[in-house]
Amino acid sequence: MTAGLPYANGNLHVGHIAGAYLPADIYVRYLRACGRDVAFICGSDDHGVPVLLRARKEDVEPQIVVDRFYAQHRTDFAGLGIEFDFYGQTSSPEHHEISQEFFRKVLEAGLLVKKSTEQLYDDGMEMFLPDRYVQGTCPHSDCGQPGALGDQCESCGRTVDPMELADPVSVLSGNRPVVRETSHWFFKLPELSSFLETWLEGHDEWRSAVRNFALGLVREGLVERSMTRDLEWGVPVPIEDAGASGKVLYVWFDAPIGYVTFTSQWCQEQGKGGDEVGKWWKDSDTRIVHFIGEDNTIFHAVIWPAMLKAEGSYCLPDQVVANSFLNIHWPGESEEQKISKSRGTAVWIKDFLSENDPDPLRYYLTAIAPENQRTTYKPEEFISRNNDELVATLGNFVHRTMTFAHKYCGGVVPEEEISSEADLDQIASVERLPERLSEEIEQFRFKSTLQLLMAEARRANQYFDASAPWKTRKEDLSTCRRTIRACLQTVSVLGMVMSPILPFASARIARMLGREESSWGWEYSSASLKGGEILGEAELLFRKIDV
Ligand code: B3M
Ligand code: ZN
Repeated sequence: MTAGLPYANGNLHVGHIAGAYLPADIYVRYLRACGRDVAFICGSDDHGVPVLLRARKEDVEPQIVVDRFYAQHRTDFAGLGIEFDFYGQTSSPEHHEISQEFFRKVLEAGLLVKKSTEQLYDDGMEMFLPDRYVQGTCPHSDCGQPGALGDQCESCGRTVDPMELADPVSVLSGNRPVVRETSHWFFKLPELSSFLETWLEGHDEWRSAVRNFALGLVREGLVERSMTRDLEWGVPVPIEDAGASGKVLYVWFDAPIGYVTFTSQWCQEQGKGGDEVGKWWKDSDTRIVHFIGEDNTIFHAVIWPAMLKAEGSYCLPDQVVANSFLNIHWPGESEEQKISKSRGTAVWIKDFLSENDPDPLRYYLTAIAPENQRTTYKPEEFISRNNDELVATLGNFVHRTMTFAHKYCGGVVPEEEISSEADLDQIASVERLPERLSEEIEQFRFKSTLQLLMAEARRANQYFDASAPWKTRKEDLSTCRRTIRACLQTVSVLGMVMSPILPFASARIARMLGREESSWGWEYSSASLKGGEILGEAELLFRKIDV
């Protein structure tokens, strides 16, 4: 399982988390609960112009920038409970080595060709302007949006050749670039397009937005793409040819190879030797799933699979799960807008965690997940859904159950057999819950997983109210105890199945039930209570957030 490697040039905000990292973490936690053997791999994308622009702005070496954001990203992910098995850096020597070996093999396969080419050049700065060093108007006739970046237009998602940009401007100096001769190694994508078309057609289980976008690009006609750049920062082009000095691999050539590098580093960290990587990347029984934001689809569903096919020794991804973008709508603003660092409209993870618990954000970002279309983060809705749903529904049910269990059942799970129809219905309902949620999670539908979970919590509250234990405890204590036993059983199942999305609350529920959290799996049986279990102290599950 991999999540897109965040550029090490800025902090993480809620859009990043909703796009790739939270969905990936939910899926990995679910697989682990099912006892599956999983490697959750990620790391920082240290190369490319975005990092260079930041280093230039701060007037420091790029390595200073990437090391700082590597550390901050790790802190932010850990704070949100997003737990990778390995989080690497593409600026590491190991990554340079593996990327260069990969490049050599594609070259030997005859699928990289050196061509002289015209490139935009900034006379004043005396440097070439690859990728995001240039901005201009998107050259795709059906788009034509301004602000297209030199390597990709964020409006239409397609890659862009800087030479095709209308009215290009150097991001460094604002000058209009001139054209200079240079040479680069081009990846012969067209030679792989029939393979890609067949391979993509075969993946009819993919989200249609991902598959159709990728198939569209292939059928539109792939072009040879330059995979090297005139830059100093990056993986040096591993060719003795004099023409290669001062050139590095294109960041999107080396970045996805990071998934392999970091898996190998993880294997070595566990003392399993680098060739253990074959268990993960060379064994067709291993499922490789990439979680990304939609703007990375062309690279993960077309270019990276083509690279893997060309290199020949690794398996291709089985799934590419791409979420759309998250917009944001601040109170008082006339309409929603893209989350933008430059316009200061982001909710930064670092800031969020300085005042809030992680589960409420995991909850809200799952509830509004942009799984098939763009959705909008609304700060006041984040608060209301925390207060009205997490606290008032889920938290309230657990609180009422634990209060009755401690006050009227001696803090022990009652042993009276469940017998009434209402009690049996309640048990039957939660008995089916793990399986029902599995069906959604296995299809990467995490929003509907949460909807089913919350519907079950609402049902449990209705059952509590209908059973009225506050009355039966006076009239017939054994009836009250049966109700509380059914409620404790419900709390146990909810605690188990909420763990992929709300891991911190799940751990608290395990403690309240006096059990080891890790003892939960995903089967109902691993959450069932026999009666007589000693309960732990009642704890607050979620805090109300003051507007
Ligand atoms: N660094 C993230 C982005 O495009 C990019 C992902 C690389 S995954 C190999 O924002
Ligand atoms: Zn465009």
